[in-house]
Amino acid sequence: MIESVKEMVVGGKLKKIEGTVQEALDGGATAQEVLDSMMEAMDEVGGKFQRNEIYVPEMLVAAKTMQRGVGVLKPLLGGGGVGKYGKYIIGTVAGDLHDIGKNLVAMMIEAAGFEVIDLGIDVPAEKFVEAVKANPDCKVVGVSALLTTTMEAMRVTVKALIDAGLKSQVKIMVGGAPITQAFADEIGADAYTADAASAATKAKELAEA
Ligand code: B1M
Repeated sequence: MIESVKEMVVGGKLKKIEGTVQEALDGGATAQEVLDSMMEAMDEVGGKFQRNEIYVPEMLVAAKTMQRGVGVLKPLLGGGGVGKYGKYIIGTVAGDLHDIGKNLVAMMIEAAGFEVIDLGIDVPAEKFVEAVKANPDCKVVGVSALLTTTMEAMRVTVKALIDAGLKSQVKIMVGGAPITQAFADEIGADAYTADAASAATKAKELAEA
């Protein structure tokens, strides 16, 4: 049944995904297993795109399908104390429209006990700065980038936060497929995590530090 979840995402079966996810859960799969199979599906979709077997519209439908499937899992993955760790501002950098990973991070962070302020996609550096200034009680900010070409926008964003003197208020976390610990160190971020679950653990550590 979990294989069907993957097939539905790869094939962009928008109308069937919710039912298939529910059937997988009813069949005994855990929410995490279902999520993992959807992430595998997106890797497969990325591979097909790279090999020119599919194009942007198919990639977009697959993304929408995954988002709809994640909607079914959300109540199962949640459960933290509401706002216990304060606010967490998150966004995808300027020029970058990818938001599935960012949304998963936001979901896990919320479940871990933060009040999440999601700035969305294609977020200019100044908007991150304004949001942090407008929320002086926010202790952690998360910056996501999925394209090698938008890694520079991540550098600009981190620099803008530092230049605005906000490093004493917030810790800056970065992540996304092309990001590495070395890049995070190079641009002056406080933390890098490879996935949504470790992002939530790290955010708690940073908020408590
Ligand atoms: Co795009 N895309 N895409 N795409 N897309 C990739 C990223 C790509 C690798 C595909 C490929 O060629 N194999 C490639 C990038 C190559 C590169 O940069 N070297 C690519 C490209 C080229 C493009 C376009 C340029 C295509 C074009 O137009 N010719 C274009 C760019 C648009 C833009 O942003 N300006 C484009 C567009 C799109 C769609 C809009 C169609 C769609 C996105 C829809 C959406 O997000 N709502 C899309 C998709 C779906 C993908 C793939 C297939 C899947 C991405 C995804 O959602 N993965 C992707 C291939 C792939 O990743 N294998 C691809 C699932 C998600 C759960 O994983 O986002 O990695 P991910 O998030 C993970 C971690 O990275 C981490 O945690 C998450 C969960 O564990 N993480 C963080 C993410 N943010 C974090 C922040 C943190 C911590 C961890 O702390 C703050």
